[in-house]
Amino acid sequence: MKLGKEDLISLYRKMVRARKMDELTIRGLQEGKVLSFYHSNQGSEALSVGGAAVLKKTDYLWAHHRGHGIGALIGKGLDPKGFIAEHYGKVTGSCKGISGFHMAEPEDGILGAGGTIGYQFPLALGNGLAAKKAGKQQVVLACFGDGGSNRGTLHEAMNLASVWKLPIVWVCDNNGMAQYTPIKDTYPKEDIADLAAGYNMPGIVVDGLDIMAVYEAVYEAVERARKGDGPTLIEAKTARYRSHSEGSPDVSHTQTRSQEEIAELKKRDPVESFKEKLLNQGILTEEMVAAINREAEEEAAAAEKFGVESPPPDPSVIDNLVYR
Ligand SMILES: Cc1ncc(C[n+]2csc(CCOP(=O)(O)OP(=O)(O)O)c2C)c(N)n1
Repeated sequence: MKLGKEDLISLYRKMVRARKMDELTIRGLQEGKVLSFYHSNQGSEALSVGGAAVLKKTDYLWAHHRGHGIGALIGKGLDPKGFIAEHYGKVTGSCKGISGFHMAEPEDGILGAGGTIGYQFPLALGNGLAAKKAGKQQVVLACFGDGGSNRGTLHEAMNLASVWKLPIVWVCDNNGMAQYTPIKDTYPKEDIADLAAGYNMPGIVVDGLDIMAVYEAVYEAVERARKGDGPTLIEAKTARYRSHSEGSPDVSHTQTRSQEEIAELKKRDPVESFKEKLLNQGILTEEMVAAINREAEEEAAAAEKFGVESPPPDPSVIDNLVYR
C-alpha cells in the first residue's frame, strides 16, 4: 500500500485535529462544560486516526474509549462538532446530549460505546455476520485496549469470527496499562497479537506511535477481510501520556507512574514524530505546519462555540428514544 503525498498530509492534519479536540475536551472538563469524565487519547492518535482512516463510510467501527473515539471519528472523516456538543450535554450532540460520552453516529458506521470493557466484542461479531450476509464488502473495525483483551467476550467473538470467516479487524491499543494495572501483571506473554494463533487468524504487532505503520497494517487486514478471507488481530504498541481519566491519579498499582518512562515515550510523540518525518521528506513545510495548526485551532474554537451556544435537550428526548 503506497500512500501518496496528499494522503500523508491528510493523515497529519487529522492527527493534529484529534490532538486539539482532545485538549479542548480536557479544558472543557476543567471548566465544567463537559458533563461526564474523559479518557485522553494523547499517545494513541496514530492508531485511532490511522486505523479509522482506512475505512469507507459504509464500514462499521467500534472505537476504543481513549478520547471517547475522537481520533477514530476524525480518522473516518466526520465533523467533531457533534462530539463536543454531546460532551457538553447539548441537544445538537451526536446522541442529542444524553449519552454522557457513549457516542454513536450510526449513519456513518460509528456504532456507539458502552461502559463495560468488552461490551463491543459480541456486537462486532454480529456486525461482521450481518456484513457477510449483506454481501456488500463491508468491514468491521473492532477496537479495544490491552485490558479488554482479557475479557472472555473477546475470545468467544474471535473464535466464531474465525470459524465463520467474518470481515472483522480486531485492533488492540496496547498502552501497557489497564487503568492502574500494568498488562504485564495480567497477561503472561509479551504480545497480545499471539492470541490470534489460537483462533487461526493472522496476529500482527505494529508500532502504534507510527501512523504509516498502523495505516499499512490495517489496510492489509481490511483488504483481506473485504476479499472474504476472514479476520485479523492487530496489536499496536501505543503510549498513554496522561492518567487513565482526567483527574484520576496516574498510578501503576499504588505507585506514581514512572515520569522517566513517560518522558521517554513522549520523545516519540506520534503527532510530533510524524510532523518531523514529513518535514524531513519535504512533504510538509513549516508554513504548512503552522497553517494546519491554525485551522485545527479554529475548528476547535468553532466546535466549542457551537457546544456552548446549543441548548440542552428537552426532557422529552428521553421519552421519545427509539432504538432500531
Ligand atoms: C468490565 C469492566 N471492568 C472494569 C471497568 C473499569 N474500567 C474502565 S476503563 C478500564 C481500563 C481498561 O484498560 P484497557 O482496556 O487497557 O484500556 P485503556 O483505558 O488502557 O486504554 C477499566 C478497568 C469497566 N468499565 N468494565
